[in-house]
Amino acid sequence: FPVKEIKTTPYDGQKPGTSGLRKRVKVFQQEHYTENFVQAIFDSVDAKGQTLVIGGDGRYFSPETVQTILRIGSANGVAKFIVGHNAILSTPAASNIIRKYKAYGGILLTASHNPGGPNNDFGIKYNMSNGGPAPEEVTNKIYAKTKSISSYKVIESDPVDLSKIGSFTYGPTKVDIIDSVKDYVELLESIFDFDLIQSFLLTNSDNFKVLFDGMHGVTGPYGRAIFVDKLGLPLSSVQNAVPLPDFGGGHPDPNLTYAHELVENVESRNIQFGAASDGDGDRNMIYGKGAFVTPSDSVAIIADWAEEAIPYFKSGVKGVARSMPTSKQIEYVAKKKGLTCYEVPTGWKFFGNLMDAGKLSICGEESFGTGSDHIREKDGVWAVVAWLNIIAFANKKSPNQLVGIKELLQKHYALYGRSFFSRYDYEEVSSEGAQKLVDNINEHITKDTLLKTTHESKSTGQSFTVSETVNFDYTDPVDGSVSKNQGQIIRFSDGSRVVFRLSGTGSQGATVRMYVERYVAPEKGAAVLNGDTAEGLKGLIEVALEISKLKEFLGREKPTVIT
Ligand code: VG1
Ligand code: CO
Repeated sequence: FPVKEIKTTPYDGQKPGTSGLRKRVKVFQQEHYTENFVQAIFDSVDAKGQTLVIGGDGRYFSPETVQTILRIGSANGVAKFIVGHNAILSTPAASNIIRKYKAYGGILLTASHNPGGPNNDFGIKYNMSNGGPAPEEVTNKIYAKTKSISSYKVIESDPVDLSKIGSFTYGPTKVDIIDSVKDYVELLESIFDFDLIQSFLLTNSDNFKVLFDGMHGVTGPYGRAIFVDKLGLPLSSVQNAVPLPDFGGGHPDPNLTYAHELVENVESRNIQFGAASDGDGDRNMIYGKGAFVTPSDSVAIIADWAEEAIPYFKSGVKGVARSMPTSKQIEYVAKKKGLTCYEVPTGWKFFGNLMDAGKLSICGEESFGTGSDHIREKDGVWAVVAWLNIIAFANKKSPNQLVGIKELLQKHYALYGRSFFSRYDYEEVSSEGAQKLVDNINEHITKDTLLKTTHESKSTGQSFTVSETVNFDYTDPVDGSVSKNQGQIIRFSDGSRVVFRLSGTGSQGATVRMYVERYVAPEKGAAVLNGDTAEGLKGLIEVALEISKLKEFLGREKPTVIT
């Protein structure tokens, strides 16, 4: 099979962000653009003679890119590709396939929760043999290669038909097209108590209804296989379950803004348990009638119940973790249980090292990401089934009163207190404005000019005194690698804090995230603990906006999204 060498020149800006390279489809469609990046991957990892997995969320431009990877990968000596049926493998399913079949790594075609279609986003992400996203050391190498690339290699063979499951060849390379769902369903069956969940759902089919929203992303078929085929729920318990290349024109991000269809149906159809997942299936939102679970609370509650309720954790939880901007709720649980709680930078890659070292079982991010060491990615459907497992177990323990999402939350707050948490996103602002905002806070940090200053909220009368300002740097406890400037933290003497961070997943302009958190102790009583988040945080948000001069620097009166 003759290998052709094709001349090319470098493109600017092929630097992978928080989770791979994400750009507009039109950018990827430029001549040699995708080829350059794919060749840069093969120049950075030695995949000769190895097996690689290809998956993704099925978004627009995925099938073409699979063929590009086959062409270039084959020419670079890859022995075998395992490819999801129709180019589809959710991010967690791909992580599982890499681990289960001991592949050398994987290439995931996804821009996660970003909209898809010819005028929206595409993405390419490389994962390692542990099933997790490539660490910065590797992504930096890929980026460096993209800057000096002068040619890429291809083998020209007939394209592989991605719609046929089975074993094929591409030039000298074996290609296995596999069922996208089967291995993943087996994985979840080995983790959770499906019998318990099923019998709970069956006995309560009238007063505990379930609705899962695939948002036309990748999780529809996974959701149907689990909720309908395995757990016996009616077909009406899944919606938007057919993956579409443009996600039906929607924004496949499971939060109160973009998953409004789920929220409306849950409220109007009186559904006790609703859930949604994002484009590539690694995020989740849990929302029952009148009860929204913040992701920070979700991971804390899962950590609290795991050992008792979920078979996978019967032998004990090794440790827990959160990303820095995520609320401290999980720390209160860890403290009570005598577990170590690690704090890592944003992005799932930092959890993997701790898991590989046997230090971490359950972790989460405020950005609707929850997961465990069963794989090395966050896992949306896993989190949904974890909640069902916990609810089924809690109901077995208290057979006389139905325990739903709201009851679990209230019980949790009464025991641990509650960290009120919210995130404000200012999307696609000017890069200069964002930089000025960051520079201004940095100046405060280096000169200590905010320290001990007191700020009063005009609307609530609360006052907040700054106790610390710091830039978050992380040293990996396993390999000692250092990641600097992972977010700016302003702490207050009552334990509240505000964090500012620039997003690393946007495809245009800059996106500023502001995270606010305020702790309320159990002694404050149920009325305060179960109060509204926006109310609980009003004063702190006012102060945060004032201190940072955010509106001035960004020229925006209001955030684009509040979660
Ligand atoms: C965002 C989230 C982060 C998450 C990342 C990937 O990153 O904040 O918590 O890990 O997206 O999620 P950033 O850099 O834009 O803040 V996904 O579902 O896109 O793979
Ligand atoms: Co995602």
